[in-house]
Amino acid sequence: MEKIFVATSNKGKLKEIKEILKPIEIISIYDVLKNPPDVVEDGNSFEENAKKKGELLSRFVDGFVIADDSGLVVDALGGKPGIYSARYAGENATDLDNNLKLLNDLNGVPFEQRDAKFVCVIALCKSGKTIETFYGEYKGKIGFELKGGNGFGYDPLFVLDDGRTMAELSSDEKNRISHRREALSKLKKFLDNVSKNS
Ligand code: ITT
Repeated sequence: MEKIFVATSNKGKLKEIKEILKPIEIISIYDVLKNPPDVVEDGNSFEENAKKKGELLSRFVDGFVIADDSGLVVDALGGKPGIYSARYAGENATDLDNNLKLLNDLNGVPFEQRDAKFVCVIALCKSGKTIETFYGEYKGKIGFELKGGNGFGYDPLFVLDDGRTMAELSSDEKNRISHRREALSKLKKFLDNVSKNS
């Protein structure tokens, strides 16, 4: 596998996908499509949304396309923000807006009850069809303040077992353990088998 298109407009995701899938050449589909269609993420699960993005955008290029649908699942909030992670604080919410809303919604909840996990589903698609999906997750807790300047999204609030937040890890450290790494490792194995058998 020499090159794969990635159907994401999220720069944080794109950077991590590139680093994790090295040496495969990763091309953002939004760099090659002049008028990309709008993807409406109205599925009921990470998997449905990943497939939807990948299937729609893979109709416009020749080759494999991967789409990543991911988010944060917080137990004390009944699984929210979940599939709505990107727009938790509103349609055009920034990462900071979302983090502040999360802190607010967890106001008064003690640390023992702040369990959370990051989830990532990668859909591998071609010519409008999903070939396979791959799942990854990473468990932690939601802290009481934003800490760290690396990563993106909810990383500054996501506390690991060692007390650091995901945003306090170097990109190499995050990419060795993350939900995205788990899903992409499964994808890599799958692609290796495909190329061995073709
Ligand atoms: P695309 O659909 O274009 O890929 P998006 O940002 O809208 O970009 P999602 O719908 O999958 O993507 O939403 C993912 C959100 O979940 C993202 O905006 C972050 O807020 C959060 N998220 C996902 N992975 C994360 C990670 O590794 N660290 C922190 N937050 C993450």
